[in-house]
Amino acid sequence: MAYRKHITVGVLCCTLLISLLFAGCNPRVPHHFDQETEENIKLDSTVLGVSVVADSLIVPWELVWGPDDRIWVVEERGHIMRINPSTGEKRIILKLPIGARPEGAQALLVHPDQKRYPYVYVHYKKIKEDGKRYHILERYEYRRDTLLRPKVIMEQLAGKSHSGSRLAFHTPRRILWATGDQAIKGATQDPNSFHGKVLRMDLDGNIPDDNPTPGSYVYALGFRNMQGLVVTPKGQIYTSEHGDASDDEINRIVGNGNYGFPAIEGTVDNDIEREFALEHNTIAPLIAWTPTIAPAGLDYYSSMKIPEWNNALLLVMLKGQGLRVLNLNEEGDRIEKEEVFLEKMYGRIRAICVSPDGDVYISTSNHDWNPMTSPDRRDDRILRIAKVKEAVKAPIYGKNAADISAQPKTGEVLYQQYCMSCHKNKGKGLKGIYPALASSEVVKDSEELIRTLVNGKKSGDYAMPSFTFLADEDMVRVVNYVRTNFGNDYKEIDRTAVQEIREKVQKK
Ligand code: HEC
Ligand SMILES: [Ca+2]
Ligand SMILES: [Ca+2]
Repeated sequence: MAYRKHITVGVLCCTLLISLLFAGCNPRVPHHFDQETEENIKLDSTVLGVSVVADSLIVPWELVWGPDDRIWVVEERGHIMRINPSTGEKRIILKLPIGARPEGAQALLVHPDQKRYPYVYVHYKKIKEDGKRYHILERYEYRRDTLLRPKVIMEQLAGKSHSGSRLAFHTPRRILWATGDQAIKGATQDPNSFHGKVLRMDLDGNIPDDNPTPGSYVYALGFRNMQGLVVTPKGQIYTSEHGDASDDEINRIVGNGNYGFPAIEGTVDNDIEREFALEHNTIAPLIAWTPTIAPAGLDYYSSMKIPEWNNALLLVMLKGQGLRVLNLNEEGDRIEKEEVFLEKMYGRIRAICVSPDGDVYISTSNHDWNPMTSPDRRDDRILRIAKVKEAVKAPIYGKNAADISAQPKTGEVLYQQYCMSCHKNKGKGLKGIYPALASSEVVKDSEELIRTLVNGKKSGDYAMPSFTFLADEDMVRVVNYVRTNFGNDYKEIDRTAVQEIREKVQKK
């Protein structure tokens, strides 16, 4: 008897110890808000409510609606968690061994059929013992509410920036990985490089036998920096892509397609682009945006819960700070309507997922490396956008994209559209990365200023892109705006002078 008692006590202690251990691994972070309506949005006939589902996150990079009806989140700092969308309860199930930027987690993928394939994939950047940066694509197995048995399924040397990336299932046993060009010249058009590509692999990270080019991971090429990827129920693939100073894009991806970068940016509209397009049979984007919006997470809406959004791509934006709804035609090869919601209300938005019953979840990214907004005390947040019976607040409306581009282009507007994402409010810049334009010697010297705008500049790790695409009258306005603001008090230059300098400095 005594012996048996011992065992019982022992088992009890063990259980206690194990539960304590697990409690340590899986802290339950209490939620301290009720999910009350922050805003109401009025569509043609549907009223939507926006509410905060979870807060106090740090740069959630990806949201995935899991088969367990939880929102799976990966934060840039490498925390992978499951969030209960109705209570906001967070359960951290893994902390990846990664440090501060430039290390960081990006893409996350949870297999929808966890019974057969208990797999979770994550892409993160890590500096290894050799001091170099790597992209690591790793697979875990999800068991007993934790992630086990990590297996590196792909590893690539990383560049300094433009690191993408997103993951999606093409079919239940095929994975797509949209990568960035790493800012490495020549990489995106090189079929042997993994940069600036949509790659396709099997669940173990091997080249499948049904890829468009036998023996190659490359499914499509010619991209700059993709931060959005979605496969629709019909199997259509769409990506969102950051352009340089111009031409952010949405592309519809087909096997072996060439999407043109770097020779082609946006649509084909000059001789160099025309020549490349003819030679390589490139595919044009569904849409391109100049000024840029920094398109990030992309999802496809297919539900009659919000009928106005049925058969639409939902795109969240960092620089554009909001949600863009792109209604598709029946075939999915044309955008018929474009509306912007929640613009500049919650700051930068990076990730999105849609629940099976048609609710939309988006997350802010206001603790970013490139701050454009001061974080709210609750940031970063996950917001739910869902149909409600009636509005409890004065409703807000979507903005038609055509109205946005029709706003008058004053020097101030041009500065906000083309310069502020880097040189910041009041031309303050970002220490060590983007120079301040207040009392800048370059701004003072009109020729140097126009040379910088026309040709761009790269003396260190960070590049000033070329703005040669700006029309003379826009160049004049933005040049004079930076010369007469931020405490700068330099003489305005007229259009003829700008044209003359432009002619002189333009690289032939
Ligand atoms: C993507 C980020 C980015 C954008 C957008 C951008 N710049 Fe820059 N800019 C930079 C970087 C980086 C440098 C430093 C380049 C170097 O010296 O190598 C720079 C340098 C400059 C300089 C030189 C400052 C100095 O004192 O050295 C001026 C002037 C300037 N930019 C003006 C502008 C204007 C005007 C716009 C908008 C039309 C603009 N930039 C848009 C990143 C950007
Ligand atoms: Ca393109
Ligand atoms: Ca073009």
